[in-house]
Amino acid sequence: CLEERDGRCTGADCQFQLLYQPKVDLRTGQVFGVEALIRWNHPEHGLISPLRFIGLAEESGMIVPLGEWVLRTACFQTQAWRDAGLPPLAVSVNVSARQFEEKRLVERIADALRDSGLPPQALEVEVTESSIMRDLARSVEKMRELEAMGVALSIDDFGTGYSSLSALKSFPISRLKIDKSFVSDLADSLDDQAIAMAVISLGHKLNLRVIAEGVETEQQRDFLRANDCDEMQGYLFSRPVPPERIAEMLAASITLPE
Ligand code: G
Ligand code: G
Ligand code: MN
Ligand code: NA
Repeated sequence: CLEERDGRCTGADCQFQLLYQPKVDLRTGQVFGVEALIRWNHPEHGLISPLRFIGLAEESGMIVPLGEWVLRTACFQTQAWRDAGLPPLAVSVNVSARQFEEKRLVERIADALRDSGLPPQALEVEVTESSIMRDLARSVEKMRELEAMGVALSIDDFGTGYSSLSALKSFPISRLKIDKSFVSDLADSLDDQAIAMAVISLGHKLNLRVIAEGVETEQQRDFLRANDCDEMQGYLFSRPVPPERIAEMLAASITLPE
C-alpha cells in the first residue's frame, strides 16, 4: 500500500513503516539528525528487513514508488517534529542505485521538500560509491543539482564499494559514512583501526564530516572520538526507533531555563 496523503501513508493496512536512527555528534553528545530506515510489516511474516526486499524492489522497479514514499514520509515526519517545537533535526534517506539513476529523482526531491515545508538543508541523501560509479558523469551532474538545491549528500558504506580517489575528489558531498564492517572489530583489529583512521583523515582533508555507523560499544566510541571522528550512529546510543520515540528523545533533551 503506497497510498498517501500529505506524504504519509493513510491506508490503515499499510505494511511499510519508517524507523529512525539517531546520529550523534561525538564532541557534544547531541543528536543532530536521524537516518530513515524502512521496515516491511508483513501480515504473515512479521517484520521483514530491507535486506530481503530492497534488491527485489530494485529489480522489479517497485523501488521508484517505494523510494518516493520513503522520501516523502521522512520529509513530512521531520517537519512534523519541527512543527511540534522540538529541536530541529536533519534527516537522511537511503537512495539505491536504480532510484539514484532515475531521471526525475531531483524533481521528486524538490516536490517532497516543497510539499512538506522541510528546508532543503535538513535533508540528506545517502548513496553508495557503487551507485555513483554506475554512470560517473551523470551522477556528478545529479549531485551538483542536489547541491545547488541545498540538499546534502553522503557516501554510505564507505570503503566497501569502489570509487577512485580522483572521483571522490569531484563529488559534491558533505559526509563519509565509515561502514559498520570496519567498526565491529575496531577494538581488536589493527587493520580496522588503520582503515578507520585513514577514512577520518581522508574525509577531513577533503573537508567532509565523517560519521561511523554500527557503533555498539563504548570502546568503539572512545577509539573513534580519540581519533577525531565527528559523529556516530549505532546501537550504543540507539537502535532505529519509531518516530514517537525520537520525539520523546528530543523533548527530554530540551533543558528549561532556570
Ligand atoms: O536497518 P537496516 O536493516 O535498516 O537496513 C538494511 C539495508 O537496507 C541497509 O543497506 C540500508 O541502507 C537499506 N535500507 C534501509 N532503508 C532503506 C530505504 O528506505 N531505501 C533504500 N533504498 N534502502 C534502505
Ligand atoms: O547500509 P546502511 O548503512 O544504510 O544500513 C544501516 C544498517 O545498519 C541498518 O540495517 C541498521 O539497522 C543497521 N545498524 C544500525 N546501527 C547498528 C549497530 O550498531 N550494529 C549493527 N550490527 N547494525 C546496525
Ligand atoms: Mn545508510
Ligand atoms: Na552503511
